[in-house]
Amino acid sequence: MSEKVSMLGVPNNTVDENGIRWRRTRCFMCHMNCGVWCGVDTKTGRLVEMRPNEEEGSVLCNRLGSKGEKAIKFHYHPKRINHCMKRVGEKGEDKWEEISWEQAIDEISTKLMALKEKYGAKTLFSSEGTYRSDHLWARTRFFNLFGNPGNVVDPGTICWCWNYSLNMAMVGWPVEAIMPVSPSYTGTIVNWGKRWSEAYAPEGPLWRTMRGRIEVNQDNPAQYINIDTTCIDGSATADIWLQPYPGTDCAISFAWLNVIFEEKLWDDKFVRYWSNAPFLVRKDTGKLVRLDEFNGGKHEDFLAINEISGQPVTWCSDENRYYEDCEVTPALQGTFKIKMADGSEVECWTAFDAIEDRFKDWTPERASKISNVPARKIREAARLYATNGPAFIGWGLGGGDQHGINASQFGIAKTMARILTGNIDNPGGEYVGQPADPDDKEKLFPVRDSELELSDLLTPEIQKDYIGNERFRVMSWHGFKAIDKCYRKMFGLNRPMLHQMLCSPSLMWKAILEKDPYPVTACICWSSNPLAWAPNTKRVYKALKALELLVVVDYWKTPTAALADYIIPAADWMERPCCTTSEDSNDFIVTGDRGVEPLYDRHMDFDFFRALGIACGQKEYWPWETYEDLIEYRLERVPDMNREKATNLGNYFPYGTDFYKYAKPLANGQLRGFATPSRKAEIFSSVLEELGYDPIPVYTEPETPLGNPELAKEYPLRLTTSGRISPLYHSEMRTPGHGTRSVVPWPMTWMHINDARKLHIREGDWIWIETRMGRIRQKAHVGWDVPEGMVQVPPSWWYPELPAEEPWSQGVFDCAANVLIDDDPDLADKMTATWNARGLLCKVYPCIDPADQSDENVPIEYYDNPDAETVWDRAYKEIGCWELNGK
Ligand SMILES: Nc1nc2c(c(=O)[nH]1)N[C@H]1C(S)=C(S)[C@@H](COP(=O)(O)OP(=O)(O)OC[C@H]3O[C@@H](n4cnc5c(=O)[nH]c(N)nc54)[C@H](O)[C@@H]3O)O[C@H]1N2
Ligand SMILES: Nc1nc2c(c(=O)[nH]1)N[C@H]1C(S)=C(S)[C@@H](COP(=O)(O)OP(=O)(O)OC[C@H]3O[C@@H](n4cnc5c(=O)[nH]c(N)nc54)[C@H](O)[C@@H]3O)O[C@H]1N2
Ligand code: SF4
Ligand SMILES: [Mo]
Repeated sequence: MSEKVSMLGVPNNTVDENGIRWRRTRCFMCHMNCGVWCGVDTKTGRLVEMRPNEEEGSVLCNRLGSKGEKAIKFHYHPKRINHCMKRVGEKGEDKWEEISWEQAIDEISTKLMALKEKYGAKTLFSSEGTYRSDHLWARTRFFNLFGNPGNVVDPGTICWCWNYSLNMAMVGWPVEAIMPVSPSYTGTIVNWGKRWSEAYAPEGPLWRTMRGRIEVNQDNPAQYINIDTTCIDGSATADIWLQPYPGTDCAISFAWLNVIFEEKLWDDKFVRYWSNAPFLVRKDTGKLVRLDEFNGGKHEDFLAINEISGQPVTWCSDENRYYEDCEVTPALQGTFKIKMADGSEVECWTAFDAIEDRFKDWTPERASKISNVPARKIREAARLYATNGPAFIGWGLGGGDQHGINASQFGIAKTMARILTGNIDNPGGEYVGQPADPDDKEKLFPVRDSELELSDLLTPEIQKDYIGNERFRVMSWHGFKAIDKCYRKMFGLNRPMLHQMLCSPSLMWKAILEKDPYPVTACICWSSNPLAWAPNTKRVYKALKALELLVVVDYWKTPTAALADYIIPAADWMERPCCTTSEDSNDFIVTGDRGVEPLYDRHMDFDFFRALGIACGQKEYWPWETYEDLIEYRLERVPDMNREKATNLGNYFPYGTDFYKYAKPLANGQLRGFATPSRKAEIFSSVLEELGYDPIPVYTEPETPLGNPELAKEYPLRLTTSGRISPLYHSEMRTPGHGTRSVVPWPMTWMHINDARKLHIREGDWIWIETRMGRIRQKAHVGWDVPEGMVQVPPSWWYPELPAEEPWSQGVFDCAANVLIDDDPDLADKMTATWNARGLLCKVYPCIDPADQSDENVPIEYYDNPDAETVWDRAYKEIGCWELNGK
């Protein structure tokens, strides 16, 4: 291997003196999408080396290997799916025939069209994964053209997207991000349940940035609050570490609000002038007073009281100002009798008061009894957060994702805290992006993902069939349209369906298994292994097997792919160019080239949806023959930009980053405000209210000894299914032979040493973890990292080395955490369908009878017969230890 050579400023596609052609690519082995140079030997066409993109400070992490050797093995791995496979045996029998790409597309499209004919376009759904490629828009485009209502199951229901939707409703932007846009300004960083060092790799940009900011040995580190059930990198050195029982964090967020109100720590200026906290709420209905009921005005307009005059003032949402020309200091607190247009007199108070009232009883002492975190620490953390700004609460799975019935309540409470403390769109706080300049809607921005989706094709008639449309309304067409309206008004762009239009998997399985509300019979499952990610694995299995057509597009024969009718080989990131607005969650664009041409019959996901689209009669909508053509098209409208230039730039920000944008005047003289119905930061969300929900959260005790004491008698331990470890990634990186499985060979359940001792469990023992849903086997990792009484089970396990045919199914029923998880929609979050995988009850016991465990390493016989072989002897022999061999 060559010496480290600087690639600074080297143009894309340069051939060096050794005949290696270097291309700038974007890695998709995690969401960081680092810039990576792929080097191909021009003589052999083989990928031989990778280098980090120094301009972006990339480091090749432990998924790729320091010279890309692991990723190269992944690329050439003999177990990759390289040709289209058609099932010839029974489903799940693992018998296949290799067919051509053309035959596969032809047969799949014919079957799909026949099912569409029989059951309608709604009979199809997509199962997808978390941003494994930049091609999600292509799926949406295909589905919209097919006439499908948007039936998709996707882990986004428990992973960020649900929270994205709530934040879109409240402040018009998905403020909860992985890291602050300008961390050097951040005074207090709250890491609410993210394993920074492992999610996205210890060498990756997330942990490097965040560790840099909280490092204790620097002049001015940010104050660091860590809220994690487990002692992780950074917990011990945190200024405050709260260690709650799993699934109880929502109570802590309520206590933070209690402290902020109780100790008057809110940012008066922001709350009074930029949030809707002064708007009046009726005491009888708990709803915002709207001008249609007050003076026959518009339903979209609101009412406040002017503190200067004591008189009502009316808010014009359209123009982001009060209708009255007088000076207005809106009252933040107070109860008022309001005369309505129909003559009735109604007692009202400010939204601020209504919210404060809800949290009056939520003292840190109360939250402490639920969460096991000392009240003093909860109080200190709330004070630090509220007083040492700019403050940032980062996104992490411990912070609401997978918290079931409390998820949205917790998500809303966090954003209430952000608004109360004025930490919205301030440098170092929670960034609000701009996908377009509101005054220059002629779009300097490259064509965004949302513009490629064609969501306007779907009529209300089609939309109503979206699975769960009336039930989980935040993530349905109802919620989508409410938010889309504000976004279009502000930015002149439509919103992407990608993050918000995600159905409850449980309701999808019901449609398949019970034809309720109609028969769902076909699935395109791409970049997704639902037998690993979705709750209640056994039910997922039944549903997938009941389908008339299951097509899986993947790199590997996963347990899900093994049940398919067709498996289609996917091209990996080294084989494909990239250009993306990251499903429009960013206001920058990421571009890269392909390192090599795809091997065998591997195709990009875009190629698959395009080919299928054309075969299904969508030809005129897929004009771009290659992804390169499409990238040129996306960049065309930007002056002075083209594919080559964007590729060399890698990351490109059309507008730069700017703060306090809400206070900036627009060309029409209005202040910009936020992309919400009232243009305010809606601490009391009018979108949620209109969807029929209470915008002020409540707490429900999840499945804990407090919430379910009867069940706790049989299942006494608290369970969370979580804890990412790098280089594993989701259910990926487990195939032996590319250097990642060996780093984490087995699923390790973390438990406290005192529990382990009581249960006769030792480090490394195989143990059963059982819930009321079923049981799985993992190995025990025993220590002090998790609190006593709790276990942490890592998700997404299967064993690629085991046979794919039933009943083995590559071990997924033996080790996957989701065997333990319930998918009952009644237990899920009412707004978003987020299910509970964090606050649950379980029991744990050794796989072998503890009586058989008697000192097997050095048994008593050893002392009688020194020649007897011990476990150690055998182990040393295997690794060739001469000292023992020679004894
Ligand atoms: N109990 C429990 N369940 C969980 C979680 C948990 O913590 N606990 N975590 C949840 C979360 S946050 C998530 S995001 C999900 C993970 O859910 P997913 O993101 O769906 O991850 P996987 O299930 O591993 O499926 C990804 C599949 O895509 C394939 N793949 C990768 N790249 C590509 C590509 O470019 N094209 C194609 N066609 N295929 C590709 C991989 O080989 C793999 O088989 O799991 C969720 N489920
Ligand atoms: N190595 C690796 N990296 C990944 C992924 C992967 O599969 N593997 N997946 C990617 C994806 S899609 C996602 S969503 C992210 C997720 O990344 P993270 O948000 O880091 O997810 P986890 O590691 O599951 O959980 C984070 C932390 O939450 C703690 N925790 C568990 N339950 C609770 C709880 O109830 N409350 C609190 N406060 N803490 C709790 C755990 O101890 C853990 O340290 O990672 C991404 N990066
Ligand atoms: S952190 Fe590693 S896996 Fe993730 S994008 Fe960067 S190089 Fe790829
Ligand atoms: Mo995720």
